[in-house]
Amino acid sequence: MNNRDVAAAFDEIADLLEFQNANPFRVRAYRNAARRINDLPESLTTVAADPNRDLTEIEGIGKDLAQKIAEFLDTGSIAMLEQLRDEIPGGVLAMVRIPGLGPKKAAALHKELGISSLDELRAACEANRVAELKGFGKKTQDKILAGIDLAARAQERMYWAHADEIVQELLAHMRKLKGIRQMEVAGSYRRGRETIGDIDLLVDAEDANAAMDQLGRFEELATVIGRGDTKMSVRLGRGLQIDLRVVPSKSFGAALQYFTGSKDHNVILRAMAKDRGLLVNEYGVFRVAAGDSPATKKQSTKSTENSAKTKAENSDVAATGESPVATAGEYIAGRTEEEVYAAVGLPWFPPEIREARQEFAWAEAGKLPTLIEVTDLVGDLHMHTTASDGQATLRAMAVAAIERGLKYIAITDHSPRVSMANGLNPQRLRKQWAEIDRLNGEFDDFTILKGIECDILEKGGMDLPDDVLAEADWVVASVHYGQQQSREQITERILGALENPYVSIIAHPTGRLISRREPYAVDLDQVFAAAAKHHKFMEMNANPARLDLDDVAAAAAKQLGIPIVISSDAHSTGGLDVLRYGILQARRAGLTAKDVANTRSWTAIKKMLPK
Ligand code: DGT
Ligand code: CA
Ligand code: CA
Ligand code: ZN
Repeated sequence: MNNRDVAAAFDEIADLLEFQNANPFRVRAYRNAARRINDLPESLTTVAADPNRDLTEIEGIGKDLAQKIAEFLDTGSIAMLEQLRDEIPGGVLAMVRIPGLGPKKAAALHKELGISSLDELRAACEANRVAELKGFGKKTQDKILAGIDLAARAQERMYWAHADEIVQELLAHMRKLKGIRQMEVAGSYRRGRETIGDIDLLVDAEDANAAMDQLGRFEELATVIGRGDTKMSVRLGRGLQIDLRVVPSKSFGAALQYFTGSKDHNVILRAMAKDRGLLVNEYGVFRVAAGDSPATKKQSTKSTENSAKTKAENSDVAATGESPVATAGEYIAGRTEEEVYAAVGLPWFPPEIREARQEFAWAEAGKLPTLIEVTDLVGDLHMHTTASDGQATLRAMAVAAIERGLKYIAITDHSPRVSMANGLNPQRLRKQWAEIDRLNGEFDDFTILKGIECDILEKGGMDLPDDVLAEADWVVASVHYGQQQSREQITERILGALENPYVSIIAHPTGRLISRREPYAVDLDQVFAAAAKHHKFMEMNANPARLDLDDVAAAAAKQLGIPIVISSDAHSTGGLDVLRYGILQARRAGLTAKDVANTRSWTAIKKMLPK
């Protein structure tokens, strides 16, 4: 049981209460608690187990919530949540998660049309029955239909950050077993994809049965989907599936390479191997037995892609078998990934770039980028404090940043338009800046920059006057309202911000929330062109739900020479730790330390700002 599980339970309670039209303050209490718990730097289990401490020490956790946490930690469930679940059909709640479908509309659909699952909802939309309902209409129906797919996908894939928590627990659990020589999580997790479909665990161990038994003991609520001699699949109570494969040392590198993927990367690798008379599969690299005439080899060059695909599919069939079958030739490599790639005349590729994008071209040119690492970051240029909607004071944020080895931070609270977040007017902002001046006097070798996250207004233009923005060290411009505007409108607004001489950067440029909210219709090509022209920066927001820019867009920005800033957008001290998720995404974009501005000193960044 970890913090995220407790937070998820509280979020679900909030959803269910909201659905029942419960007191909004009560709903908010559960939501806030969920968010606080998610951001908490220490485990609730640890706090609960300490006789000298009390869960109510945690901000936002009163007596009642503390009791519920204790109940959850003790029994694995909360009676009140179970009761709520009984009262409200599961499918109805799934409907609430669809963008644009609040509790009221979901309740109406349930009451009027008897809908209680996403499938039934889809059918009703397709039969045009939703459009005819009072308060809905054709437009809403279309939106719901689009939203169903999004909601369905969200249930299937997990944020990398969440999967990582489970992976760390899993590895710790597996390490308790003696006789594991090597162990690695492969697949999309290792490639650092923003969402993870399932976990591919690879183990090099003497005793495959012992390893599978140990996996079987990982979680009480797990169900075993299948088990063979060397492979096993389980589905965790938390929804995630784990595929375990046990392989011999001789094949560990080959299996790691194979199961890390991506599939498309592997297809190209195998085609290249084939041209050299080699066969690469999950057991190793093999020299193809003589008799495979050079004539067939020649022929195959033309249709490399296709024949490689066929081979890939064939070897997948082999992979589902239990013993090394595809050993049609002499084994020449397989212990390490380096060895596998070297056998095909290739360098080792960092997993994040194995997506069949540019990596093979880079390798051929001898120009694999040295990807950025989290330790390269020396500053963080987007965060909030208690002055707007953050949970920690200015001083606490500074101290937390220093503890994490950063040399500078920009405090970028919200502007007045974001009234819900208590956005700062010029007067409050200047007061904060005076406090920053005072605080900077206290620190050696650390600088707090005077910043602002200034909203780009719906009608265009910035939410604060130019004379105020001119006084800031760093101006983050972002869109929070009017996200439904047309492509022209929303692009025009952002272009306007880029033309403002005091704007430094566009935050979360597409506004997407992974699996939850589509990006706004912004034309990024135009935005990038303007950013390059006006010497502006682009943010890669490191929040695991945002990761915005994404990998593909960030690579495009790099092409144009636009400096990228990886930012935490922290709303608490713990929020500063998300930078590493941004780093993963940046690596997937092929970014080096040079491409990312906050690997440099503040003095260096200042010189890059528009004059
Ligand atoms: P996911 O789990 O959907 O987030 O994505 P992956 O990339 O982890 O995919 P997964 O778990 O289906 O398989 C892990 C790796 O194993 C994949 O990246 C490459 C390899 N693999 C799996 N299925 C196939 C296949 O049908 N053909 C080939 N060539 N490779 C496969
Ligand atoms: Ca996977
Ligand atoms: Ca898998
Ligand atoms: Zn922000």
